[in-house]
Amino acid sequence: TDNAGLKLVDLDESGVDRAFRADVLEGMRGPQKAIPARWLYDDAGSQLYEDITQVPEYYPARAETEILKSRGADFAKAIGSGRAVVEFGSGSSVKTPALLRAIGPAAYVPLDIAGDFLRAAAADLSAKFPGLPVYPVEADFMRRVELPHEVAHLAKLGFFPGGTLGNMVARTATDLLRAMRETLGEGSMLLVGMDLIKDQSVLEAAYDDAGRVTAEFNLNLARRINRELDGTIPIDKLEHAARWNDQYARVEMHLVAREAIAFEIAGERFAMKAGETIHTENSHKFDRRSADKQLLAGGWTPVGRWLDAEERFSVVLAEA
Ligand code: AVI
Repeated sequence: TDNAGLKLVDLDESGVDRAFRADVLEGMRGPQKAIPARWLYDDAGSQLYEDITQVPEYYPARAETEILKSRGADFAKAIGSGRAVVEFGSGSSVKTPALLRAIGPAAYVPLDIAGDFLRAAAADLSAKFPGLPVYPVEADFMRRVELPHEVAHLAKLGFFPGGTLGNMVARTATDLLRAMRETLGEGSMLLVGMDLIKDQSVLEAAYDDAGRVTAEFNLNLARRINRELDGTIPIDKLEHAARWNDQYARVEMHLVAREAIAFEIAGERFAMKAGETIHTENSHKFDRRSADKQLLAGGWTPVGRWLDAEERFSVVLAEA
């Protein structure tokens, strides 16, 4: 399953998201039921993800912020000033100020698929950095994006924090990195967050916190299906699971049937045996070699790498 591909939302007359329905029905028909992870992020899911970044077990967000805040001098030296920073999937741009303060860019271009969110975040950032030109672009960055003509003459720094690259299988990550290279052009650089392979118990706890925020995030997908696709999934018969898959070096999220269940989605019948799962997300983890290999496959040469003090997460700088 691959699952972090982003597409523009496509509504039919009844307001039902056709792409959502098609992805869910197709994913539920296979021998391993699977739903692309991008559907985890409706309003409730996006809020739950924000909450996850605050739970004690979920170290990636804190570790990456620590790196961005503490390595400003290194970034300034390696990247230089005067570039246009292009942030992919900028969302609420929470990690951006530390980077902008460090490198003194000539412009900031946040790219996101969610237009309202994007414009609000861009306005916030403009208020924090008066004098920095901000050009928000509403776009699906899985393909080459036309950047505003105002930044055409500037060298670019792509910024892709959060470890979202890890939510894609290698082939999709490679396609995305190549699309980023086309978007950013000759002479560009890329600063990307990549989570590291570590003790299995630490990884699984990060995706199955004791406060059950991640469980709610995962179960919210089943609730969304019931709400938006006339689903009858018995939510209380599903259990959240986070499982380390060593062969693929990734944490997988699954929804596990506690007992045999049958239900409908958009008029189609489905059944799950006890213990059968719906695979809802992959979060790939890297070591130095696998991170370099992934970046090189996408057309980027790694030139710098920074870890947090506990060596849990990496921020990698690469050149086109
Ligand atoms: C967005 N992405 C980097 C998160 C991750 O760690 O893979 C999504 C997430 N899923 C469960 N917890 C966090």
